[in-house]
Amino acid sequence: MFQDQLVSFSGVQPSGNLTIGNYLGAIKNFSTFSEKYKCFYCVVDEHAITVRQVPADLRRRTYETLALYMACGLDPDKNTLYVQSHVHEHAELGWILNCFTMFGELSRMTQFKDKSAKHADNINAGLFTYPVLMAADILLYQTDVVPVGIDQKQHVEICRDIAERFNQVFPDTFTIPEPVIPQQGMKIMSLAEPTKKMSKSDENVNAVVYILDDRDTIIRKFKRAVTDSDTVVRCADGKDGINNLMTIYSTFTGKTFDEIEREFDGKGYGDFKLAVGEVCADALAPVQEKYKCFISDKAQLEAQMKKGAEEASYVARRTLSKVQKKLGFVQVR
Ligand code: AQP
Repeated sequence: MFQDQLVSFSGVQPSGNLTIGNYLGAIKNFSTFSEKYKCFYCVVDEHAITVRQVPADLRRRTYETLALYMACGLDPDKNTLYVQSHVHEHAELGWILNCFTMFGELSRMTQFKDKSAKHADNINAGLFTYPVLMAADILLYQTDVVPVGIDQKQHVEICRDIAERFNQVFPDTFTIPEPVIPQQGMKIMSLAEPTKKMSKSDENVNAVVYILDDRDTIIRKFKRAVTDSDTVVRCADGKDGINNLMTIYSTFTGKTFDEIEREFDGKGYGDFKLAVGEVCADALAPVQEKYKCFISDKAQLEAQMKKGAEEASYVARRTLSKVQKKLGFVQVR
């Protein structure tokens, strides 16, 4: 609880250009919490370096991600928007929580297994302890809800386990957070390999629709999306490509799968793919317009980063200090 208000926290890594997976699974939903919750939305640059980043790209994408947050409707006066590395308490609490996290439970994390297979030359300790830093991110703000895509559910669950373990030793320290997973758009799949999650770090740019892709590119990518040898637009086992396109269409339009099947009854995949591309481009156009405006004013973005970091630090400092006191660290401030 934050001064009698419930708290929402989430973050996005500036590890690539943001995709419609990030948008539909997470960012689009962030603003729906602003009325009822005190919201903290972070650009998690410290998480991004668990995979090698080109410094200039990381810097540029940090600005871009903040600008996209605002373009997606996050008003900085109603939400605390900031950059993770600007609030040192994240890393400090992360270290403490490492000492309350078991090697075995981290070994079971599917994202660690996937990413270490993908980056076999760089299986660093940060990749392994990523969920502990994420737990610190969440727990620092006494968070009640964490809006995320389904791929992050396991990380919120381990965060709950760590918080409960800490609370058992030192009662009433952390609020136990709940993941909030959208019913639709919780896992948008790759357009090229629809059994695999759409990811911003995918090397195949045609597998991914970026939030900032222009209209022609979006439509072209959907036209090339992998489907199957059937011709009927319907949701069924084994039709992963069509199921994914139906999910995307449904999430953008609010139509049910039954309505979509009726709408495209007697039409081919070509018509359907074009329609998915068009609704996606239409929905992203206003976000792209606003983004252009925010990204062009670097000074304003930096002022925003500073303001957000001050607001976040104020709360983070209180939680960290409470934790340090409970642990027995001497406090001389
Ligand atoms: N394909 C997706 N469908 C639905 N939600 C998704 N999210 C990511 N991909 C999809 C959600 O977006 C939020 C931010 O994700 P992240 O930046 O923390 O990292 P991630 O989950 O590892 O996302 P990516 O795009 O796959 O990044 P890379 O390629 O760098 O690993 C989270 O809430 C996530 O669930």
